Amino acid sequence: MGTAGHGTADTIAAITTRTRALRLHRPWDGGVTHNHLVVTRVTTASGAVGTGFAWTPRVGVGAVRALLEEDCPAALVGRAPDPGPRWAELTAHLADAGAGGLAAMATAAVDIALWDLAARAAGRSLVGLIGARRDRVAAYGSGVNLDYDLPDLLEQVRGWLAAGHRAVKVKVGSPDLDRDVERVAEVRRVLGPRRLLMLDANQRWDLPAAARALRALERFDPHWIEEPLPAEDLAAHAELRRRTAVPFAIGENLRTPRAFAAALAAGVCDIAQPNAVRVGGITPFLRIAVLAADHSVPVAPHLLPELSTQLALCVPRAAMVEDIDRASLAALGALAAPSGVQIADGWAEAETGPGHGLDFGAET
Ligand code: SMN
Ligand code: MG
Repeated sequence: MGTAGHGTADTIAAITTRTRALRLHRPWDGGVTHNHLVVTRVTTASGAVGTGFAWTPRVGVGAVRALLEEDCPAALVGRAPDPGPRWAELTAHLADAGAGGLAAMATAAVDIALWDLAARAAGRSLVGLIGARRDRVAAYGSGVNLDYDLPDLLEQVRGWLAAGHRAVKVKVGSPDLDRDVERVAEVRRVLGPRRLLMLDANQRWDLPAAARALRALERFDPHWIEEPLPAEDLAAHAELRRRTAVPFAIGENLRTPRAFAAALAAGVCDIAQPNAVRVGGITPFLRIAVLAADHSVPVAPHLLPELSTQLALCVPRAAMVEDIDRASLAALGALAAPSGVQIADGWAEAETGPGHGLDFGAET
């Protein structure tokens, strides 16, 4: 795998960070009105520039910015702009702030910038630098819709079908299981028997509730159940595994390669869903993808369709990319130019030009 430098003695000179609040077209879960974006630029002594970002729906944007501005430079300035070693050092440097969480988000902004810089220095796209294993990857329609009433939910699903999706994901975990059953039944009716239907419980169940819900929902042939249980509780996942044949998709709340290794070793991660920002960037994301492939587990990257598509084209085993309803970077108005990532007819593709192709605009 290529890295920057190529024999030159270029070094990191400066890191700058800006933040932006991006208004969602419709609030998530009634209360989340914005996604918060942290854009980081890494500049080298020779004048090369890479752009990275972190993202959070609710809390942490100021804290991530503070880590980037106050704590990251000491581990980076004067060092070679190579993503792998810088990721390891920065992770160690920020260890007092915790493994994962805000520290991983700050590390991700730097790591994504260094990969962008490396690709640009090589005159290649990010996908070209990492190495494409496929030209396109399947995508699925997805939304934060547990609070939608049934007509709104079905309208959203019909919209995804009209856009060409053959797979969709809807939320479950209502206080009343009958509500979930009615909604999933209606969505399955709209989809017909052949399209894929994924369910996402967002950790809302405990073990008895999950077992009961899956008994009631199995008949709708879910392609996966996502986060049926609290993410950390691998023992509960293992017990649930004994009670259902529905595959488990987990990972959006696992924040380190080690956490994925544990879930994979426990046999409770059938589809791995790392979020490139939450796990600390492209370097750990690719490591997680290799761990997953070693367990014959495909990767379905969480959110971030523009970046996730590029990574999914390169991982050893890819499942699907999440086409999150009107909440891609482009749909939120974060990009000054088209990214080169296209999702159409249920397929995601990337033709980005140099780097990752994400242009956040001069003033961001
Ligand atoms: C989700 C998580 C966080 C923000 C938006 C959506 C959801 C998903 O769990 O998997 O799409
Ligand atoms: Mg989810």
